[in-house]
Amino acid sequence: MKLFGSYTSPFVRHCRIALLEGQAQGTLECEFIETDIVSSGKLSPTKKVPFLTDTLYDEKNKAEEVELTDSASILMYIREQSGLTFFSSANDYNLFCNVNTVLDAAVNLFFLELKDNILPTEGSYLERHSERVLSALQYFNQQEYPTQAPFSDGELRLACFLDWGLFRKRINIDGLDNLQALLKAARSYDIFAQTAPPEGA
Ligand SMILES: N[C@@H](CCC(=O)N[C@@H](CS)C(=O)NCC(=O)O)C(=O)O
Repeated sequence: MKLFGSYTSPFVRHCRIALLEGQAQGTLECEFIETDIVSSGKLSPTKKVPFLTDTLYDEKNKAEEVELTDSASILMYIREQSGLTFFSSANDYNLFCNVNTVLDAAVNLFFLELKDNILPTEGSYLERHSERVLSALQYFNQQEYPTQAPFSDGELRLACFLDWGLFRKRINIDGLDNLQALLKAARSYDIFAQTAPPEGA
């Protein structure tokens, strides 16, 4: 199995966490291939990371190539290969989907500013993206989360988003006590800590 991605992407981080959790369960071999925006532009149809390739063999030793180009399908595959459940409730899947929505908005705002110097104040739809991030943070803060591992995939996705948002200075969670508590709990989970974006990246 080969996972292509960056060490800073929150989408890739969640997949790396699932890989480490799978490896803790048994033998799950995977090579991580660091991939920049130029390579993902050539190698993925959506021009994004992560993407994954693998070769599966059936009982007659016939090979089947696996090519996955979204973190959600990659996570499903890694969880299946590890013998673990991907989602066990619609509520947790809803959390995962909602975090994806705001993560997409926040990542878009980040790249627009970084690459084109376009600020959220420069368009009403960009402002809506900013508002979406703010209102979703309030919404995510309405519930309590576990104080230690194991975390569900919805919770891991949220923790990856929060850590990325703080790392890139895209969000502020002062006063959002349930989110602060989740992040504190996730950061004290060794597998989450091992996959943190490198300082200065
Ligand atoms: N829906 C995708 C989103 C992945 C994504 O947005 N990746 C970002 C990095 S955090 C990316 O590769 N962006 C490059 C670009 O937008 O060109 C997934 O879940 O895998």
